[in-house]
Amino acid sequence: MPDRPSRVVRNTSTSVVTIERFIIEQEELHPGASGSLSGILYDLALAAKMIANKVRSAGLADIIGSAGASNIQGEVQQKLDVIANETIVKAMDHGGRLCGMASEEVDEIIPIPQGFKTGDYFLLFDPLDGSSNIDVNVPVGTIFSVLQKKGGPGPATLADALQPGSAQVAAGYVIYGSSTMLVYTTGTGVHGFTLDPLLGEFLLSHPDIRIPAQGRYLSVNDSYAQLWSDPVRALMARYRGLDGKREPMNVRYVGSMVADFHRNLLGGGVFAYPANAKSPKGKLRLLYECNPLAFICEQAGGAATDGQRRVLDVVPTELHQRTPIYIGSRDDVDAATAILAAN
Ligand code: AHM
Ligand code: MG
Repeated sequence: MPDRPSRVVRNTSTSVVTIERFIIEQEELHPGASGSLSGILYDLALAAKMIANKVRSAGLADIIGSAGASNIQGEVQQKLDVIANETIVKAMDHGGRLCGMASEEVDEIIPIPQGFKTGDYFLLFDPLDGSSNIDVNVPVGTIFSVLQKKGGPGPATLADALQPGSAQVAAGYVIYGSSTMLVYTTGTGVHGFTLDPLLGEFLLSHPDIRIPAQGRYLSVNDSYAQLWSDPVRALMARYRGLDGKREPMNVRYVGSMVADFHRNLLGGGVFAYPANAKSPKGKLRLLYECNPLAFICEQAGGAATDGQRRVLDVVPTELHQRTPIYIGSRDDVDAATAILAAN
């Protein structure tokens, strides 16, 4: 993992800090930085604004589609997760900073198109996580992870994608909620920016986010309880205070990982998606869902485990690999490790 300068704590009370200004100031902490990583973060912020626009008018798509000329030939309205995927690919593929990309929406590695320069970084993303929630106006999100290319220059290979999460140089998410927020880390703390819709700018609103050591919230889909192993059931009983060893946590489950994670990051808590008898590897994807959130969580003082190992230590073997995950407040994740790893 590259050397990281110590955490930045800045006095933001007297100034408005745009994400551009913040990224430049962060870059100055890394002497010798080429500016490529900063460029990737700018481009992602732009893609996030474009996706936010689409998400905001999601409920109008049918009305506009049926009234507008664009749909005159009866084209089927594209699904928003496909649109989000294309938006990110188009925003990122010609900047000369990436050697390739991988997305939840695409089976194979996405190459940089012929004729464009390639760079030293590899981007993984989930363009619209929780997209089944779009129809009912529940928050959804984008998750991203940036790795350094392995080996020499040239187009990406699978080896560039299959790196453990501890090798990430940047990771972040965007939550399209009552406001749009972008939260990211480059290994010097976690910083959150809220989109000012009038200015069209992400402004620093949550500098140096820290997750409480013990949390109030438990986010898990209980409908799988019958399919869980006994140790997972024992852990959930612990979180609910049923074994008398802690105060019960409040259960909150949106069903959009970004939204659940974001609430727990700010308020303290744990998000769990355990393995179960029907999904022995869990549901969530290691490389572009779990690793980036694990990097952010650790940078905020929290932790993430698959029940046996630190998520960031898992050496991936497949692009779309799934993993169980327990992520959030350190003490609550330690409880998961103690109960699950012992069994
Ligand atoms: P998706 O990538 O297909 O949207 O699936 C991921 C989502 C997460 O956001 C969420 O935490 C989880 O699936 C919910 O799954 P379930 O309905 O099984 O609880
Ligand atoms: Mg997803």
